[in-house]
Amino acid sequence: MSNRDRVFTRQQEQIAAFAFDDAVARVFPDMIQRSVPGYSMVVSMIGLIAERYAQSGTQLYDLGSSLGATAIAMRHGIGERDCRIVAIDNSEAMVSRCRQVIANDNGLATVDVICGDIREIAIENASMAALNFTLQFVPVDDRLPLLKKICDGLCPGGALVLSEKLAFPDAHQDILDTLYYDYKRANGYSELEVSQKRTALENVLIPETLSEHRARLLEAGFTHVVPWYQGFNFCSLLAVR
Ligand code: GEK
Repeated sequence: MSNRDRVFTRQQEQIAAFAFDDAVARVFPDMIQRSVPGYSMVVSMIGLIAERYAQSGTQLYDLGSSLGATAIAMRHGIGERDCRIVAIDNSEAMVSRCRQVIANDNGLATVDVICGDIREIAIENASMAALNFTLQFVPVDDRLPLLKKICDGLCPGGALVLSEKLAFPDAHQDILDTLYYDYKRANGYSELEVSQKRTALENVLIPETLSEHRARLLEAGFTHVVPWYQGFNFCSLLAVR
């Protein structure tokens, strides 16, 4: 059972920038489940996408793995295929918990959990990579070089799943924001929690529009960019090399 997310329950004098620290890692499954519409469905579909795209003798990358939910979905999707999965996150609190989660999982493929920055690791001989709600935390100027590196590290026909919170250029922003805050309230978050978390995430989570993501993925070298999920202002794209 996951611990209940109470990180923003109490009124804070000064709201510090959001960080993936121990307090967040402790409650992360509950936090992401109640904060990202469709999160569980997206993770389980990544398992299905892995089943289709993973090639034996290659590597699969879970970039910004948190507690390893996506790595585990890929691990079960590929079954007995001879693949190595690399799960990487730069939060030590996440990585140490992720190692326990992976150790308790009964999937077959090797999963190496690495504490490091996804902008700095090599991506090699990959048939699949996932940036499941991670790119939004990477500084905007670093996004294109990262996507180029991923595309270059994928074998032909390899795929990247990119899931993100979106920004909208028009009135859709207000409509979807309103529905999104309804979603958070319906999941038990108070007005105070919603507003304090929103402040903490300013300048930390930087959403972009679907056209910005599409243009950047094509510039990075991907051949096809296929949006396959949207739940209010959250989406997931499949980019095929
Ligand atoms: C899931 N994918 O459950 N290098 C490495 N990790 C990073 C970096 C970076 N530069 N920037 C952020 N992170 C997961 C959920 S959460 C999404 C991903 C969310 C890590 C950060 O430490 C955090 O664990 C993760 O990216 C983002 O499918 O909380 O909305």
